[in-house]
Amino acid sequence: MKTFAVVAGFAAAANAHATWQYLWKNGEDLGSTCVRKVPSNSPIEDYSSTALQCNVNPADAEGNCEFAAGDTVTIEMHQHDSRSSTEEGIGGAHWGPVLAYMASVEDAAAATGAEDFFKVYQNTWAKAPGSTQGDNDFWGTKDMNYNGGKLDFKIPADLAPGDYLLRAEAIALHAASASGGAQHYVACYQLTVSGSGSLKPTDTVTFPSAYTKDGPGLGFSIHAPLDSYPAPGPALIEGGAEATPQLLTFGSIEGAPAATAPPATATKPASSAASATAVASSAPASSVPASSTAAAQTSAAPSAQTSAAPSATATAVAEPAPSSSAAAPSATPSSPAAEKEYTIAEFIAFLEEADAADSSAASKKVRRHARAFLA
Ligand SMILES: [Cu+2]
Repeated sequence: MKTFAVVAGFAAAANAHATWQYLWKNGEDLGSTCVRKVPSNSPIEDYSSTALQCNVNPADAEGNCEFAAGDTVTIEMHQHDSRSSTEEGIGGAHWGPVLAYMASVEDAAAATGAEDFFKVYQNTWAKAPGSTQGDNDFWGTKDMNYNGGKLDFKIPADLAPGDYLLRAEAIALHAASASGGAQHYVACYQLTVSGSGSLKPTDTVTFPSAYTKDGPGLGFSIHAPLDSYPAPGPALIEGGAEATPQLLTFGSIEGAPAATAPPATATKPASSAASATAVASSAPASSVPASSTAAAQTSAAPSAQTSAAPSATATAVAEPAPSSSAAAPSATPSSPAAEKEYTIAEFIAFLEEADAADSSAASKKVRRHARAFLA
């Protein structure tokens, strides 16, 4: 019993993290055929590491996904290897921007990720009415979470044909401050783009040098009232898609997953964790109008998600509960030093709460410790 509780606690601590796993074309599910699957859902935090290119030890992709210039791409992220549309794509109040870059390459399968990338999509920040803290504002990762892990954008209509790496990135700022602490969640997809366009963007960057830990939008605290937010990385290319984030909770607009599952936290009872293993039968919208700012904004919310509820035939792989309910400590994130002794599971559950509610330096410190412990 104790052993189980500890294992469950470990899984819960990893819940917050996530990987890009799937791709869609014009509403057609291409599965994970062209993603270089990332074995660990841990973030990249080292600004000198080539892991910022396509993550750490990504698997080979099965092949390339074929797109035409102008097609709609949907990137899809999940915390686990299960395609739940009722669990947040990334948990633990990991708010921040979602970005997508492309690199023109000779052969997508042979590309390393060291190539020259241009930015084709960004969904960053918008002020929520009455919000007094950045955490409560609109963010790209909230849109992604509350759209079943999905966000979409268009490949520029005049992009020159050829092979490309598509680099999807979510940046979590919950632990960031002016001196650094952002978490990067990155994966590369292999694309072959057809068309007759001639666009070869020259406004390119390479990774990891495109970012620094205290650079724009990275060395940045969201635990304060915000008036603006500078997007990390280079400017969008002309014809790129700028989406304005618009979701604050599950199910707040049509098409977002139903509010059947709360954000994954350590306080969630075991039963709802098991039922959160759903087979996502939802599909993103296939009819997105031609590229314009308005179109990009609309396309951030796939609107044809017909079934957010767990399928009756879904394999009920019982994901370990985010902590045994009996053992859950009642300590709040602001009072980590309680007198009683905790088990490891209880402690990790506490860290999860701190992760979700994080705003104090003390909780950041303990969470960092937990990450090192888990690695
Ligand atoms: Cu994290």
